[in-house]
Amino acid sequence: MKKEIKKILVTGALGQIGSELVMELRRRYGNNNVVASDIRPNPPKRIAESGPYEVVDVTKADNIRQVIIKYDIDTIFHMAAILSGVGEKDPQLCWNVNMNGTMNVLDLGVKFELARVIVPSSMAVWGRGIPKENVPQDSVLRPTSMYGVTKVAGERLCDYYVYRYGLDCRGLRYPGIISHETLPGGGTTDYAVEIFYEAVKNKKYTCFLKEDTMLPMMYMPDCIKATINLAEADFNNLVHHSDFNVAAFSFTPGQLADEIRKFIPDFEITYKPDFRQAIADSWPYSIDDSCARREWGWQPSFDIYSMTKDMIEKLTEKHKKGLI
Ligand code: NAD
Ligand code: AKB
Repeated sequence: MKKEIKKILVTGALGQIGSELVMELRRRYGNNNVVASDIRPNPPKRIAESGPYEVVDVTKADNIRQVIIKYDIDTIFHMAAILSGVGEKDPQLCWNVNMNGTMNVLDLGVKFELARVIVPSSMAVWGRGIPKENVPQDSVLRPTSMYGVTKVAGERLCDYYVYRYGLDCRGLRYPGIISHETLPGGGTTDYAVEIFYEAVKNKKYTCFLKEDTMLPMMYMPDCIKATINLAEADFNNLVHHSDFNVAAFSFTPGQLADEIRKFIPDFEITYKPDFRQAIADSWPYSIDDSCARREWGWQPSFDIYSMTKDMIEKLTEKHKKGLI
């Protein structure tokens, strides 16, 4: 079994998280040692020009196998997925990509004796019967969305591969991720990104969740730090493997609007809840991440104020250049 991370494949690399993870991994491991891949054929310039790019459909095991062989891959960050909003509109697609894609990655991980496979999970694993405040690491998992069902099954599958085959598979339950580089791919927490684009461009936003919907969130630099820190942690220190709770801060749309008004005083928000409200209502208000802190030293750097300030500064710069 290989042990060191040297040659990395990132699936779903054009997505909200993958697109930033690739660039940070290239900075750390070298441009040519990180192969970006996605089902979409046209990567943006910064990904295409900074290192290798391959079209890979994760539901086709042979697509992944060929890239592993071509680049002698030893580690996969498996970011390809269908998120909660899109998943509720097309549950079969969500199951196919999230379950069969993950199964293909895990099987190939065993076959090629990979050093590491990283498979993100989500706070979508939770549903009915949880304590909404500080939901603990080990709690009942009864999701109400197809996306959540695939995330629970994915966590169980990854742990099965750890115990059954000795594959070093790791994963973490991200909260909603906020970023300014790539737009989110169709989730329930997307409002917390869209609101910033609209605040900077038009000073107003219509939110698809209710004003008082409290959800856990995290800024992208912390998401990337958590993902890489977990991947690089000593396996012997890990009690958990595929389901680490990680948290940063929580807020409601109303509270986020107040925070944005500290920088854009005349920002206006209205509320028009849609089908995503039911998904949001099934998720916790906040998360207890003490196991991640204890087992691999997790610690977030951004709070709601520093995240909001940075988002507005970065998007204002882009807006001035006509990029958004
Ligand atoms: P995203 O929707 O932005 O990106 C997913 C990428 O997967 C897209 O670029 C898409 O083209 C690609 N993809 C879809 N089907 C594919 C297929 N068959 N083969 C290959 N690629 C395919 O998602 P993201 O936000 O970057 O999420 C990455 C991971 O993090 C996912 O596992 C997601 O469940 C998890 N996660 C994300 C968040 C968040 O707020 N962004 C929160 C919790 C968990
Ligand atoms: C979504 O809203 O679907 C994602 C997630 C929390 O998993 N952002």
